[in-house]
Amino acid sequence: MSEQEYDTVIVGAGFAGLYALHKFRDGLGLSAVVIEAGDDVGGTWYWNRYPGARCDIESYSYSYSFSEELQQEWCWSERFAGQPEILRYLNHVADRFGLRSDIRFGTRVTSASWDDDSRRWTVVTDGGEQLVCRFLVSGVGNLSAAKDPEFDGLERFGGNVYATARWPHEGVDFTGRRVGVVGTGASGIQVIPEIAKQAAHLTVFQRTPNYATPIGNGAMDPEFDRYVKANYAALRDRSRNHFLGVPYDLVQPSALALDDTERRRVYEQRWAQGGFRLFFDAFADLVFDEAANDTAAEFIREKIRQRVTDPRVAEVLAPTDYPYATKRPPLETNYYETFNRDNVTLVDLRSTPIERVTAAGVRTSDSEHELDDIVLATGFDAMTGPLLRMNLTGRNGTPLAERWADGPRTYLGLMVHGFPNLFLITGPQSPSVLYNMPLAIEDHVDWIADCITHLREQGSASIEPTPDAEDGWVAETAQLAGNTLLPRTDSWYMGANVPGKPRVCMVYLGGAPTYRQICSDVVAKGYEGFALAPEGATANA
Ligand code: NA7
Repeated sequence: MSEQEYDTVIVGAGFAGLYALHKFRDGLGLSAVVIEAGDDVGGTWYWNRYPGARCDIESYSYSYSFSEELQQEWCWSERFAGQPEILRYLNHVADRFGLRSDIRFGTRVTSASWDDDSRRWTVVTDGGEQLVCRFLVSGVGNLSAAKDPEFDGLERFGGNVYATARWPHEGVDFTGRRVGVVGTGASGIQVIPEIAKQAAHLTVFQRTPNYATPIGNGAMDPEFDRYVKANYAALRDRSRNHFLGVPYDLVQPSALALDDTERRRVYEQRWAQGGFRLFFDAFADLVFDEAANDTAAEFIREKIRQRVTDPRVAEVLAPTDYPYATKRPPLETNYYETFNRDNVTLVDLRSTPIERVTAAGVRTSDSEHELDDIVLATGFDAMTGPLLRMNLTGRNGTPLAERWADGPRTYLGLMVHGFPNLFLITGPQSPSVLYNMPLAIEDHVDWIADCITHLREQGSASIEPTPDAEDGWVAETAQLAGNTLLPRTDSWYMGANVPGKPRVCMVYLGGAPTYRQICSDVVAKGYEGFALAPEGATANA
């Protein structure tokens, strides 16, 4: 087995890994290599190539802020860019900053273990390489480990099976075909209207209806583009001071403080604006107060009933048994109108569950749906899945899977006790998926870079959280979640979409601005809650 030594091994060449490589290699002068399973850069945007895939935060926001030149030179063609354009952007970033030469494509980390004597990580890849490094940085993302299919008989299906999370590069032509889509989360809601336009017949298998609201996409207005470019620094500053990391500023304290007419006016306006305005820029108490939430939920249900012509179909599509935004709210274009088409059928899996997949199609409890193609849009082993699949082993040979048997345990969502010098970019228990990801990533990479600089200045070989600091953070994230309506709903935020996964909220819900303040206070107080070990010594065990 060949062995190579680096200061830093970074896993993943998506938004996180690309910026981490640039920062550590070009900013800190560290030797760094990126290990990437895909054959090219892009991460999420490399794999999720299904028709309709696009970002749900406006592209001028959902992009890097670290380089003013990059911000000024890149032009988005749409308000919410589609997957091909985001992938072109990430390729541009890789080329512009000369990143490709330090990325190992088509290579997967199969294990990594910490050695307390040498104070090094040893990373093993599926290519039989062994990389030894001081710092192991995860840029594997929160939604990159697709859930394993849960349907008996899938291997006997006579047609094609596709997964939105691993879409064929050459695309798929559904013309004249009978297609079934399983799953109506964000991915299903994006892909369903696109497949319906092409297929002879589309059958949508829905288990839980979603509160989807219009994305409001369109061509990027050149005047708005000029405005953004003239004001980028201020917009980024406002974004970093907003819960979701976007420059929204219309939110009002409570949905219950207004009368029906005024409240409806606010909802109608946010509905028309699109994006996450309804979710994050209407009323601040929607995910905290059930009565407030009901007002938004009912507003969306009314919209669904207005848009879907068959009232029985509308009732199946309208969620009634969980609060709005306690599952990640999807954004849509013509999603509900798709169910008015003659070639689309909705199957309610709650009343007629899938029994198995047969050679001819999908067998539910009351009928057999004959299909040529099955599209799985069934989601991810979110947040912890991508980390656990790397088989990380900390001090004394303790597997991360064992440490996290009851759910993730981190300090700041950045580090884990017993796993020194392992940094998690947008790890569980950080704001992560509820903070505009490129900014969340930049904040974390910058924090990690400062931390590594601090270690060098102190002559320290390693850093890890103390058990107390980690316990405190786990308790704080749980308490914050407990103040919201999120824990009552089965969602991937809670790990509830994967059978057998511990049910805990994996997202820090105190908001990105509070979180950023906590992270800088920790640094200002000399890395409070962390134990540093000098060269040659054993860290706090
Ligand atoms: P999601 O949001 O987890 O959606 C997965 C969908 O698949 C959802 O409707 C699930 O129903 C359904 N599902 C999952 N497993 C099954 C089984 N076994 N049977 C029937 N239906 C099933 O994943 P997405 O890829 O859409 O989105 C993930 C995130 O990516 C998204 O939130 C954005 O942040 C980007 P359920 O709700 O579990 O009843």
